[in-house]
Amino acid sequence: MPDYALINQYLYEGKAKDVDRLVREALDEGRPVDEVLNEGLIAGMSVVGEDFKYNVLYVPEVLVAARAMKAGMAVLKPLLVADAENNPPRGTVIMGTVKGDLHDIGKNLVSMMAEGAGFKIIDIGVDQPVEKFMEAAREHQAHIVGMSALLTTTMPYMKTVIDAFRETEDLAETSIAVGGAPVNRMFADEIEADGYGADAPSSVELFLDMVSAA
Ligand code: B1M
Repeated sequence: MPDYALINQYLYEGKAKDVDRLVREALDEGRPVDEVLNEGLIAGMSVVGEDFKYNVLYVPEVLVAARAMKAGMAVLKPLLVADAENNPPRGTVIMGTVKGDLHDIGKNLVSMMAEGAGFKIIDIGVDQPVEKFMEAAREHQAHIVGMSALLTTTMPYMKTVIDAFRETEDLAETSIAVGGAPVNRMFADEIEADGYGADAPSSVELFLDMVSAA
């Protein structure tokens, strides 16, 4: 059994090489990818989040922890996206973090899992204004736009993006999904998003429902 507590600790300490090594070892032992992701990486990052909240950790430490998390995710990525290459895409999804917000780990995870489920993902990155979401949706004829926000100060911007899509004739029918730690279903309904993804697996389910309903 892999020592997930040790992976959590290395992630917390920002030891990217050790996280990379232990994640590889866990996979070599035959552990399922979702177990390694949840117990090794996401559990470690939630301790970082708690300590950040109570000023035990500060931005520089959280940045190195995020880098270690990304190192672990990079090892898992080929397994999460494995099936996508051989099949036609189920639909095209634009993924981005909204303007003013630099958090991208959750968005990247949703993107990887959706890619693994057969979606073509166009990741427009972090800190994205409404114009970029619209430009990408047009250029790639997207079926779905997925927005991420991790800050209570940036989540209202999702409404700005939704309103702009609804008011623009050629984009009005695009399905819009929202997610991120401070976002919940009530907020998603309030801003008239078409769907809310609580985590990566449920976001994939949501995207599948959205394309089959279209
Ligand atoms: Co930030 N940060 N941060 N941070 N940070 C939070 C979000 C915070 C909750 C920490 C805390 O106080 N406990 C807090 C926000 C408080 C609030 O708004 N109420 C906070 C703060 C305050 C800040 C700064 C303002 C700190 C400062 O400068 N004083 C600053 C803001 C910078 C900015 O964005 N303008 C800041 C900076 C940073 C770092 C750069 C250091 C770093 C980000 C690095 C990076 O992403 N590349 C960072 C980190 C790492 C965090 C925490 C610790 C971890 C976030 C994370 O990656 N979680 C976070 C604490 C926390 O969330 N508990 C925190 C792991 C990830 C897998 O989960 O992102 O929730 P999550 O994604 C999930 C779901 O939410 C969902 O699926 C994902 C997978 O399950 N999901 C979607 C996410 N996006 C989706 C989109 C979808 C669907 C589902 O579309 C359809």
